[in-house]
Amino acid sequence: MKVIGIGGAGGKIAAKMDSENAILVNVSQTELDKVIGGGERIVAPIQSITGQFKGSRKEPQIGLEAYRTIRRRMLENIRGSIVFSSTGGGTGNGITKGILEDIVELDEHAEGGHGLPIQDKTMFCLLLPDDSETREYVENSIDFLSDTLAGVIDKGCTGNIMLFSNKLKFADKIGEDAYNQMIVDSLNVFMAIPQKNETMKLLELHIDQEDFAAYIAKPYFNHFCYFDYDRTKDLGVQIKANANSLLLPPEEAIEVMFLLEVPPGQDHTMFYDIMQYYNKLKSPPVYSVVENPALQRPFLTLSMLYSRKPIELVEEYNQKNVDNKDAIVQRSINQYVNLQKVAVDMDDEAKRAGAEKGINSEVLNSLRRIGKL
Ligand SMILES: Nc1nc2c(ncn2[C@@H]2O[C@H](COP(=O)(O)OP(=O)(O)OP(=O)(O)O)[C@@H](O)[C@H]2O)c(=O)[nH]1
Ligand SMILES: [Mg+2]
Repeated sequence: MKVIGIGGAGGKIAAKMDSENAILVNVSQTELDKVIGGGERIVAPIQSITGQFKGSRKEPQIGLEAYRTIRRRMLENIRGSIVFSSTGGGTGNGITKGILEDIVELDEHAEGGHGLPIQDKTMFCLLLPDDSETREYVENSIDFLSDTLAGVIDKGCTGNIMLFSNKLKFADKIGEDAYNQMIVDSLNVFMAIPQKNETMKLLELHIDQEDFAAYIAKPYFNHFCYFDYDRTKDLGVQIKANANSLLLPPEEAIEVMFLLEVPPGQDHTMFYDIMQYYNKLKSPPVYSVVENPALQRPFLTLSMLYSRKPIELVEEYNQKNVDNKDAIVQRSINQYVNLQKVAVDMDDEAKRAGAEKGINSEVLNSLRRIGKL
């Protein structure tokens, strides 16, 4: 998959994710020159000359205007890629907003009227600030989640959205470069699922590249985690204990994918327990079990897709604002945002679209699962 990094944080993380070919985008040539690794650099010129050195000065509007100047080049690269960006600054926030608006357009005008095909869906890895960071970063992120992103996920035209956060970075006082490496290493555990299916001995089913592509093309938030699986313990307890602390915690899962790796010679039937745990899902988990000779204990990589109102996502930021007695303006997200649960919307949308075309929802669901929709 093509990797694109936008703005300061996005560029640095993308360059680690794909040190040879990541496309790095910024309004500042100076900032781009400082990033180690990555491939092609795209500079989005902004009006003021000083801006060339100062970036978007935490103003998303500047980033958005800069996007207009590189729009065509971005659209050539955006389909089927992974985009990394922070939501706090002006460049990443504004340019990503421009991209998302164009994706909505592309999706509406896609050939055949069914939206963008799976292989053209874009995955977004967004980096949220810690709530102790400067107020502009937090405000920009609230705007991004509750305005820009909310509209797009309602329409369901992106792939998975991973909500990384700097919370752990600040809590554990982790250096920037080390933290970026943790993000990349963690994401690579999830992204390795199809590769492990290709190279390891299959014990149950198979998640191939197509299955994986169909899963990451779904317009939901993705929380993934991984841990040594203990069949004697409740899965829910284990997930809680091993939640990915680089990501925002998940809500109730809509869909699940897991890969269970077991050491040679060990009974692998504990995967039934995992299946059973998720028996309330509308569609059963996408899964496979492989044998990994390097392991002593079973290892589970688990991804949950979930969807929730942006208002809930930003609650922790709001709480911080409420606690801050010096805050002059108390912005309430409730005042600005009133969105339905996206999970319900998506489903109703699909059913309505299906009914119009004379397809019943059973068929529609199967099509969606096998990746034809
Ligand atoms: N984890 C991590 N966070 C970073 C890094 N660089 C910046 N951030 C965070 O990203 C947010 C700021 O966004 P940047 O990516 O620096 O901003 P930008 O998109 O370049 O926009 P402008 O600087 O305003 O032009 C804040 O939450 C920072 O803490 C990084 O290398 N790693
Ligand atoms: Mg910057």
